[in-house]
Amino acid sequence: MDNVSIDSLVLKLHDVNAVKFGEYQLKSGMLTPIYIDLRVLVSHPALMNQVSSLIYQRVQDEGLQFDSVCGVPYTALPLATIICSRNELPMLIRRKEAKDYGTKRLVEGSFRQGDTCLIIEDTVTSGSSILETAEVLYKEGLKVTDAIVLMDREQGGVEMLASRGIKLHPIISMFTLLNVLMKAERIDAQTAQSVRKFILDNNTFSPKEENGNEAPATKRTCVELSYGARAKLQNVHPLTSKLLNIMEEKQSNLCVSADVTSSQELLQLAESLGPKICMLKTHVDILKDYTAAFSQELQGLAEKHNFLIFEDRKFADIGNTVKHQYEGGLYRISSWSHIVNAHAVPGPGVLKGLSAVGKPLGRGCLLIAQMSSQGSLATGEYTKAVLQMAEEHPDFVMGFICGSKITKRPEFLHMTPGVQLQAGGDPLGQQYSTPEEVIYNKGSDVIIVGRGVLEASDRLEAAESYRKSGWDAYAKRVAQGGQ
Ligand code: 5BU
Repeated sequence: MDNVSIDSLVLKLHDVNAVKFGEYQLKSGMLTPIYIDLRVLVSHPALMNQVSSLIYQRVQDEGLQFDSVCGVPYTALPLATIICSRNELPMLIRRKEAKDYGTKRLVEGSFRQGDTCLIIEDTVTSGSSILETAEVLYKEGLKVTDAIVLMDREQGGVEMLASRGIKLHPIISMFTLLNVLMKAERIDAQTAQSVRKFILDNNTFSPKEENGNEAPATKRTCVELSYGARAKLQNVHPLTSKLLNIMEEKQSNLCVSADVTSSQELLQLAESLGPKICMLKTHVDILKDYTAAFSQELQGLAEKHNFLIFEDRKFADIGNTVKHQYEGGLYRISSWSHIVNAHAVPGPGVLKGLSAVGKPLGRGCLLIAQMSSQGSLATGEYTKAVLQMAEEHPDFVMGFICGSKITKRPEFLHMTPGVQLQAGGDPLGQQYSTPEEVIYNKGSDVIIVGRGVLEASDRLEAAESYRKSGWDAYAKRVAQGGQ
């Protein structure tokens, strides 16, 4: 689905007051700074058609298989009707009148036992309305595997429904909506930020323990999706999706930091460690013999062994300068490095400059939210401001360099340097944590290891030890996190 149609739809929804900012009460009693009221759609037939087309396009994009379609009453009912009528799909109607359960059919329409029904909904907060409809369908002997929602408030509905075996496919999610409205100057950055904060602070999903009790808070706040599941999220940067798929496929969350000074040695490293890693990090300016041919060979090895290249350039200047530094000079970094990183210190201009070069090439950027070195100033409020900057530029920022997970949003990656099998440090202020600490306790996604591998007598064997301990820590985290 292209962004243009999503953006134009968001603006039209705002035009017709289907998206409102202020203080509103949700069905659950919760007060919210943003209200989505899609009931008004029926008064705007062109918009109804546009929404229905987008929903049906999604059905096709996902290749969903089903025997009939059921809209959650009432708002989604006319949407389901248009979709079914236009595409000649059988529809079912779920009755809502609870009092008549004993006497009336709960589901109208023809179906066979074991048929699969696709649910369509207008807005999801917790997912309970979809579940309620699914439960009525289950009682009639129907199956529900997928549901499509126009607007996902991103407050735990996807996770809750996944825990009950239903895959939810959102067309528009809250963070996308905020970014589109902000870009179009319909809302200011402060409003967007207060809504984001509300959404993150008010996740409704509490996975149940096996004994039926609520999971402890640590688990509740951190519902774990696998790397593979995150790769498929709607909002995820294409390169993030690629990296997450590589990680899943190679069972590796290891990025080796190839801090060597000869191109030949670097290429040898890439060739021998390639199968073990998801990403290779470079400091191209420490090479004594850089040539354009070297960067071409490196790209070839990245393709051959299926890893991404991350030039740890740490851009930190005004937009106009970083643009030149990224694109030009001796190294022409943007031409070969999939990912670069940047300090947030200059403000959003640094991202504007970098993305002007990188976005057309499909590149991505990590923001440095924390550093592994002793006494780093990138802490507290600074780290929070970095997160906010990332949230405002999800089309270029893939995630963070950080010591621990700084956001629950699964589309952002957390990558952590300062990793060795034994905790400790070096004489110049580097501080090390173990892969287990970084991935399992701190919730990061990728371990970045330099000397832990480079100084080992057998680099391949060392890389395998890091790959295994990083992967084991991830597997343990996901196993305990509910998904
Ligand atoms: P080491 O040999 O594993 O200590 O190397 C760590 C690498 O990660 C090295 O290239 C650093 O430049 C890089 N790094 C880091 O150590 N800490 C940070 O906060 C950032 C990058 Br950002």
